[in-house]
Amino acid sequence: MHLDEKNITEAIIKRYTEKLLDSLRCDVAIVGGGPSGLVAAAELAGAGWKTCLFERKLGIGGGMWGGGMMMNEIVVQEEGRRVMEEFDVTTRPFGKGYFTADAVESVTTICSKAVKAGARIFNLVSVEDIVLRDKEAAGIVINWTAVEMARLHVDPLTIESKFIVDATGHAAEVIRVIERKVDTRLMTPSGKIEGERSLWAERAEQTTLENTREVFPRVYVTGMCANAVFGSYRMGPIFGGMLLSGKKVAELIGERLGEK
Ligand code: 48F
Repeated sequence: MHLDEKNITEAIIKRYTEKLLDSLRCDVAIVGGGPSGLVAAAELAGAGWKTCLFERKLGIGGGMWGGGMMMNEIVVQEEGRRVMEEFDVTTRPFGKGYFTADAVESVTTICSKAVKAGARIFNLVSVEDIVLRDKEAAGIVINWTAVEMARLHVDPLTIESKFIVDATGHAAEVIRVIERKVDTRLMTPSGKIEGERSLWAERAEQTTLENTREVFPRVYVTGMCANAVFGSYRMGPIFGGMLLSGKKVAELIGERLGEK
């Protein structure tokens, strides 16, 4: 077969545009493709909700790739192992109650499940703001990461979404924008971002789940972002809380979407 470069280029532009056009109005927009965002995307898309995920970097996976200190193995506890099993990620016991998993297998397998369930994943796109309607969020504001990095003066585009998930990890970027730009009290004790505390794995893992909830009308937090926003601890390279938090946020939003 004769390969025509024009066809290759046209195929990419058309297919990408189709994917993007079909995502302009979605049920859930997830910001951040770390473990919590990817699990949430897989669960929501699997439940039939139109789900898109936007990741700033070239690669999906957030802090999961690097395991602990670049040693690409992660640890989960029993509850986390069950989620890994649901996602077909191989785990190996390590003493009583601890399991390890290959970080590369974990990221790739969970991501593959999300895409095959129908989630649209857009890497190299940064979320810089929300779309506001009265006192609730109605979507997200996106731009190419390359534009952000080059500090080019280029206006962004928007994605309309019924719900938004801030899965941006330690940075809690979506909630930070809301705190800064919207004249409101967040649904936190002080009405502001409480701020992340130092590392305490056991407490952090429990509170990640408790803190997985709505913080501003139609905006939910998951994963490390949930603890950063609600003033709880970081946990280091144990990932059960991230996986369970992704599942929880999907359940909470699924219930809301199902109400209509
Ligand atoms: O940090 P990250 O992996 O978030 P997570 O799902 O998991 C946290 C753990 O990796 C680890 C931990 C617990 O074990 O403490 O750190 O809570 O992934 C967050 C992703 O969001 C992207 C960022 O590049 C990363 O891949 N991200 C951050 N801000 C934006 C963004 C933004 N404004 N737009 C798009 N993506």
